[in-house]
Order: sequence, then C-alpha cells, then structure tokens
Amino acid sequence: MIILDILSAVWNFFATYILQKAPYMVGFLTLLGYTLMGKKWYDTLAGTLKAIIGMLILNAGSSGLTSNFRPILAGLRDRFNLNACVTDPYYGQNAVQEAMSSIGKSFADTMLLLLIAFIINIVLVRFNRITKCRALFTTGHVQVQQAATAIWLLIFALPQLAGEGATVSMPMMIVMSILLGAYWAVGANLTIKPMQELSDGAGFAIAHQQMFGIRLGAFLSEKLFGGKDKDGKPKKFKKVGDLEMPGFFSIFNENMVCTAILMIAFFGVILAIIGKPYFVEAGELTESTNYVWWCIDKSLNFAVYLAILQLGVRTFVTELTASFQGIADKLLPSSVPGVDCAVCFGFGDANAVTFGFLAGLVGQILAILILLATGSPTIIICGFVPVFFDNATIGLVANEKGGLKACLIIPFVVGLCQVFGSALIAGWCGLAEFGGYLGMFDWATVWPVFTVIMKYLGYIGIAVVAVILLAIPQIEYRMDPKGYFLMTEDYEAYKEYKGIVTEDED
Ligand code: ASC
Repeated sequence: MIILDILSAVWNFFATYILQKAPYMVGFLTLLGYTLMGKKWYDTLAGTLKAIIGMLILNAGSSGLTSNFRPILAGLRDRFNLNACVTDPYYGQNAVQEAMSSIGKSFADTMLLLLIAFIINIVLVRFNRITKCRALFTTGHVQVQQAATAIWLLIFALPQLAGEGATVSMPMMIVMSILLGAYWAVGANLTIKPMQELSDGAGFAIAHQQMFGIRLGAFLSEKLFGGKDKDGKPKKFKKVGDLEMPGFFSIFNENMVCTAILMIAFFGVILAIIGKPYFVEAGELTESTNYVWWCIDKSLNFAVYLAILQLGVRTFVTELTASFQGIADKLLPSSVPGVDCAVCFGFGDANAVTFGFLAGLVGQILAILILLATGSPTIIICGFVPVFFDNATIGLVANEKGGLKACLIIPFVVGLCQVFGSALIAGWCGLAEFGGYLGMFDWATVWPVFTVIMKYLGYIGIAVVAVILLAIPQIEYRMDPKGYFLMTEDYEAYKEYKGIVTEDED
C-alpha cells in the first residue's frame, strides 16, 4: 500500500509539474537524453537549464501575443452584440467544463487520461518498426485542451458509453486514451517530413493542434504551386524571402519592420471598427489615452512578442534535439520530439509567419461574414490562437513547398475551413451554446469527421477511427520505405538519397 501511495504521489507530481508544463517536460527530456548519452553532469545541467529557459522564453512570447491580441478579436463580438462562439483553446476548455456540469458530469480524471494516452504514445513509438510512429508528444497544455474537447465529442457521439455516474466511465476513458494517444502519435508523425525539410534536419516534429493541416498544407502547396514539371525538373517559384522589393517596399524585407507595418494596417482597421469606447469600458485603456497611439503601441508589440518567441526557439531547440539523440539511441529508436508549433517560427522565411497569419485572418473574416449573411444559427468569432498559430505555421510550410502564392492561398483556405468547420461541429454538438470551441485546424476538420463516423456507426465507428489513424503512418511508410526512417536517423544521408540540395550548398 505504501509503495502504491508513493507511486501515485510521484505520478501526480510528474503529471502536474512536468507533463502538463511544456518547459519542464522539455527540460526533463533533455536531462534524460544527456544522462543516457553519458554527458558530464555539468554539461547536462547547463543543457537542461538552457532547454527549460528557452521554452519559458517561447511561452512568454506566445502568451504575450495571446493575451495582448485576444481582447481585440473578442471585442468584435461584444461590439456587434453577436451571440457568437469564440474559437480559442482556452475558451473551448471552459465551454466543455460548463457543458459537462450542465449534464451533471465532471471530468476530474484528466491526469489518468494523460497517463494512459502518454503510455500509448510511447508504446506506439517504441515499436515503430511495426507501427511506423516516430514522434513523442511533449506539449501537455495542448493535450489537456484536446482531452477536454475530445471527451465532449465522445459523449455527444456515444452517450451510452459515458455511463450514468457523475464522472466519466472507465470504458469511455479507455476509448478516449486510445484514440487520443493514437492521434498524438500519428499526427505528430505526419509533421516530421515537412519539419525536417523546413529546418534542414533539425530533428523535431510538431505536437500541436494543426498536425494534419501542416501535412495537408505542405502536400497541396507542392502539388499546386511547387513540385516538379512534366520533364521532372523542379518548378521555379518565388518564396517570401526571395522577393526583391524596390524602393520603399524594400523595408518589408526586414521581418520586424514588415510585421510592424502590416499589423498597424490590419489592427488599425479592426480597432477603428471596434472604437475606443469599447476598450475604455473593458478597462483596457482610460478615457484620456490617445487611441491612435495605443493602436500603434499594440501593433508594435506584436513584433516584440514574435522576436521573443524566436529567441526562445533558438535557445532551446538545439539542446532538446541534441540530447534527444540519447533517447533515440537507447530507448525510442528513430524517434524525434514533438514540440509546440511556435518552434518552427525559428526556421524558414520569417515573413511567411506574418503573411500566413494575415491570409488566414482574411479567410476567417470572410467566412464569418458569409455565416452572418446566410443567417447561420451558429456565428463564430475568430480567436487569436487558431488564427495566428495555425495559419502562421501552415503558411511557413506552404511557403517552403510552394512559395509566396502558396503562403497566401493555403492559409486563406485554412481560415475558411477553421470557421465553417468550427461552426458546424460546435453548433451540432452543443458547445456553441457555452460560448467557445477549440477551433484549431484539426479540431475544425479531422475531429468533426471522426465525430460523424462515431455518431452514426456507434462502437464500430470507434474501431473505424482507430484503424484510419493507425493506417496513416503505414501508408506514409509504404510511399518511401527506404527514406522513412533514414529521415529521422540521418538527415544528411536522407538528403543524399533523395538528391535534395539545400540553398547554402548550391
Ligand atoms: C495553443 C495553446 C497555446 C498556444 C501555444 C502556441 O493551442 O493552447 O497556448 O497554442 O501553444 O505557442
């Protein structure tokens, strides 16, 4: 009994302070990796601290962006008195909590779910010669948000499985852990190829909320705008970073300047529409504040937080990926760590982040206007997190595979999908009434499809979804059996095998 108590206390500590807190999870993996590699203790300590601090810096950037810009987009809703559902992972999590209590249930066992799903992820990666899964999920805050949304979608699709009690039934927990564990392993695995290509083999995957979107975006960008022509020659296209801008426009080549100017223009319009009185009432500024100056300050801070975020990436990525070699050699062969989507903002063309974001915002606003014009029963207000983090990430990948056109068009379409998909699923499953939905790309497209399958096929639907998920890495593997593991084990050899030439080697 005492041993069980100790184990449970250790697990609770691990789940609360490490697994759910990305910086400490990344630090833990770095510590484990370097220890397995037999590095000197002081190098291990230094590397672990750098990894944790880097990730904390990244968090400071991403939460600065979110807390500064979330009120602006949410302001649109209040300004126009819309009874709308905000797409945002945090609002989504709250909405699920309220929805659960409205049916007399609570979802207290998040820790247990995380434990089972994490073990499933590890097992799938450990046996990757069979399962073909090569990425370990490390972003706990995202896992908690996804667990909340998934539980509601499952209760909606299979009410009989949820049981009668005040908490979620054990069979439901098991089904959910299997589906989520598989989604995490398979989704992060899908991002390995685009991320290795973007970062020239830095050795990480994305473990976030738009993993299918990243792969689909890369695939479509290559098919529609890049790839090879009929004679097998690579098609020529201009990437965001290749644009040679004349005169005044040349200042747009500088990332900070470009971000600042574009943000002043975009937020200027949005803030002009919302108007000063709203923000005064919301306590964001006082009557005597100069509104124009406040708008400029807000917009410039966008560039500041982006710069902080990129500094964070630079600080921790090398430590994490170098130390992960120890884990890949000793524990999880051929695997890479799955990290926050903001990590890729440190690679590729920095301006693609801003372009992707703005193209996605235009897509989302257009979709919202269509919802309003057609009298849709569910109106969506775009939350900052999906509009920025999804579209910037997908824009970056699209730019890499298909250049500027892809970087604008693909996120624009993603923006439409995020709004229409969220409106459909949040309206259908009842979360819209509680004011929020997760709203990130995979949760506006892939999970709604899973929900339809489970709602109409019942228990068979669960099996169908599990089979679909597990089949995806198998298909990926069969498309390139020779390069598949080489891509994570030795990227230089992979490049040689594929005949990939990177720009600095030209
Ligand atoms: C999310 C979420 C965040 C951000 C962050 C991006 O989905 O919940 O806080 O994206 O992870 O860096």
